[in-house]
Amino acid sequence: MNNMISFLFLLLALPLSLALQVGFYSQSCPQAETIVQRVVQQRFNSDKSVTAALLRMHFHDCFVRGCDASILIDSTSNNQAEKAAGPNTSVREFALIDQMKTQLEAACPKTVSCADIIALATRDAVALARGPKYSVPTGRRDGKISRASEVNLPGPTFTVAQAQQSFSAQGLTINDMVVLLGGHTVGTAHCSFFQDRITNFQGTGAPDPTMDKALVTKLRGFCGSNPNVNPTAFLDQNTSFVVDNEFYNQIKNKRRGILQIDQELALDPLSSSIVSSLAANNAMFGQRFANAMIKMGNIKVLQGTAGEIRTNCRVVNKS
Ligand code: HEM
Ligand SMILES: *[C@@H]1O[C@H](CO)[C@@H](O)[C@H](O)[C@H]1NC(C)=O
Ligand SMILES: CC(=O)N[C@H]1CO[C@H](CO)[C@@H](O)[C@@H]1O
Repeated sequence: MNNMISFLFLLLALPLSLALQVGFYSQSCPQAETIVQRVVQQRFNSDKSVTAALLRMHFHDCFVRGCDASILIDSTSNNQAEKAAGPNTSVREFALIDQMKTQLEAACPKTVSCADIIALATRDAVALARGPKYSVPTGRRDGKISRASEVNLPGPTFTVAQAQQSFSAQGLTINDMVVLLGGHTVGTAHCSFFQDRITNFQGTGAPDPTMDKALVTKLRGFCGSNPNVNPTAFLDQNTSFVVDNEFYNQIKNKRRGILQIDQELALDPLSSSIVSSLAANNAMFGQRFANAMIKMGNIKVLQGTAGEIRTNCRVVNKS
């Protein structure tokens, strides 16, 4: 009898405890999503690049140890944290997350996780940049571990096949990957990430033949030849602050991909047909981008009693 009861209980409890849910804080902190939205809106009003910053932060958080806000933890004298690793040194807007956390702790102490703040803030910033509006399932908890040595993100010179491996290790398909790289519809890249493409591609002494010639010329002038100066170029050369499908049109029709991987998406048979379908329909891009963001936001999340609710997003709670 007891077994039967536990069995029934498990049946009921499992789906609840294993899935994030939209409105997780509706009882425990009804203002949570409004507080996050307000801070993002304020920041967006003065700096539209906040959308790019948050998208990249969310990606880097989720791909290293899951979406557990490990990207936010500061290094200490005996730990080099994720944010100290190479690819992460240009992740930004940590102070904005602090600002939201401070307001959330004042309204509802020890309730809203830093991992959920990143997911919600990213969603709000995407909507402000005229991207899709979607509901974000919440209920993530914060991790206690953040190690630079674990940062193993795909690089900009990866082939599509290599990048696909890295995404499939996170449970994401090639479709998810191509849609998520649509995140490069906003934001910038430092010249150092694509310098070889405009000067000496793979030791050929010539620029990357897959890059539009006018863009090569423009970027050469823009980036200059002083290695101490490392400017940033827009990843989407047309609608640089709008979350739309224009990124796919730029790489497909104009060969204006900035990063090698971006241009490869349009050329590699593994991904080119996906690029074409996304380039053709902005509404469909929006829908698929929202779904893929939700899927990425589910990677190895901590739930229930796992992890903790950090009170300061930069430091693990004192036990
Ligand atoms: C194969 C996968 C990916 C590679 C190799 C890659 C690589 C890069 C690189 C090298 C930069 C330039 C960083 C800098 O110069 O500061 C960048 C920027 C960016 N990435 Fe990715 N990325 C990938 C996937 C993603 C995904 C999945 C997203 C989000 C959904 C994303 C969002 C962004 C954004 C928004 C920026 C601009 C950041 C800013 O302006 O501050 N990336 N990425
Ligand atoms: C820029 O994007 C707009 C809107 O998507 C499009 O109509 C236009 O053709 C694009 N222009 C260039 C030069 O790519
Ligand atoms: C692209 C890039 O900067 N890669 C670096 C990422 O971080 C690791 C660990 O710090 C470095 O070894 C990579 O070179």
